[in-house]
Amino acid sequence: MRRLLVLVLSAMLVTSGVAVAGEQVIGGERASIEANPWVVYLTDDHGVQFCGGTVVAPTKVLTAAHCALGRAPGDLRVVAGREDKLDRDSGMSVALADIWIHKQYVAADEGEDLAVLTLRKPLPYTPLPIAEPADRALYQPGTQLRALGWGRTSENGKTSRYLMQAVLPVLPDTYCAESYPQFVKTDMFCAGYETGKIDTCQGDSGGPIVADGKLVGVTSWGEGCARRGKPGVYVRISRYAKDLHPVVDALPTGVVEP
Ligand code: 4AZ
Repeated sequence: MRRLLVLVLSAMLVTSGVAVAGEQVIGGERASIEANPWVVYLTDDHGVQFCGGTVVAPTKVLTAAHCALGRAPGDLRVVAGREDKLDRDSGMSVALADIWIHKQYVAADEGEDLAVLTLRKPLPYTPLPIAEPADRALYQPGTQLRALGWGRTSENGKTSRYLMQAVLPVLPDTYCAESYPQFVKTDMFCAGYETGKIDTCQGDSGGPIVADGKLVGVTSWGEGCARRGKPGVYVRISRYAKDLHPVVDALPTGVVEP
C-alpha cells in the first residue's frame, strides 16, 4: 500500500512537470565564475543568498525591484567573484551605498521589475553591457539565451550551492500571453520550453539572462518553476535602456569631474 502510494505520487510528480531529477537552476548545469565574472548574488543581513544580479558598471549592480523593495542599503550585500557560496575566501562581499528602484514598479507581473544597487566600492570584475533598442534581434523567438543563478534546483527544493546555467530559447509573445493573462509584451519576454523541465526558479530572480555578450533580461517571475506551459518571465532590458543609463552611468558620488 505504502509502496503503491509512493509509486502513484512519483508518477504524479513526473506528469505534473515538477523537476524530479532535481537538477540545477532547474535542468541546467554548473557554470564558472571566470567565464561569467559579472554575475553576482545578493545576501540578506544573515548572509543568506536570496536573489541574483549583474555588474553593469564598476559600482552598479542591476537586479529585480522585487529583490530590493522594502530593504535599506544596510540590509543587504552583493557577493561577487564567488562561484561556490561556501567558499568564503573567493571573491568579495560588498556593502551598498544606495538602492534605486524603477519609479513605476508596483509588482513583478506588472513590469518595471528593475533596481540598481550602488556599491560602496568598485568591483574588479568586468561589467556586462545591457541590451539596447537596436538589439531587437536578440528577442526574436528561438534565440538561445543563457540564464544564470544560484536559485532553487527544484520547485520546492533548496537553492544551489554552486553557480548554475541553463539555455532557454525566447518564446513567442503570443505563447507568453496565452500562458499568463497579465503578460505585457513591451516590458517582458518569456523563455524556456513548452514542456517545462528547464527553467529559472526562486532565488534566480534579479539575475541575468544573456546572449551575444549582452544582458538581454533580468529574471522576474513565473508560475512555479519548470512547469509545462508556464515559462519563466524576464524583464525586456532593451525597453528600459533609456531609464537605466542615467542611473548606471552616473559618476559615483564623491568623484568630481576634472
Ligand atoms: C521567483 O520567485 C521566481 N520560473 C523566479 C523565476 C521564476 C519563477 C519564480 C520562473 O523568484
